[in-house]
Amino acid sequence: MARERTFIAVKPDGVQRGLVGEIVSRFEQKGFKLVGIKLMAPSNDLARRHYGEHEGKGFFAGLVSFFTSGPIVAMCWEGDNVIEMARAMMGKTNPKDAAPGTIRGDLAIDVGRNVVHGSDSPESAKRELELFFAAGELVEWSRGVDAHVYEKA
Ligand code: ABT
Ligand code: MG
Repeated sequence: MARERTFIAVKPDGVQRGLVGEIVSRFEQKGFKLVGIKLMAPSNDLARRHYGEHEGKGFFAGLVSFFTSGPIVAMCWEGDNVIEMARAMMGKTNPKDAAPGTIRGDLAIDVGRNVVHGSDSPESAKRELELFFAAGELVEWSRGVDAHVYEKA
């Protein structure tokens, strides 16, 4: 498995509830490497583009209004298989189906307030990272600890 990057965001509910540290900590403790992070207020246009695949669905307007209701923390995490593993760490979209031990299973109740976003495929990750981060905002850096996280660092 090649090293990948994914887009993770703490949604407005997660920021308001003071869950940024908890969510960052889960990805850090797993062993993934943080290569980009910023607090930002998404514009209506950015939210509509981010959730473009859901345009036309009944929950789209509410979703866009929720995503623009306050600051989010936009992040890029790097690691082997990070796209799929981050989705597993987040748990099912609807927190009622998310297993205990996952972020949504532990920290959320309602599908419209599910605290975290993660890219669902390599194509989404590329598209979302380009949408939320300008060239130069992602940082290349090496970690000594990689020798302890990966057999083949
Ligand atoms: P995101 O990480 O927000 O993209 O969620 P995920 O990929 O797990 O799930 P999708 B299907 O992309 O849902 C996007 C947001 O829409 C909300 N939603 C979804 C509803 O409110 N009702 C629904 O019936 C569905 C299918 C949940 C997701 N986020 N929020 N907030
Ligand atoms: Mg999604």
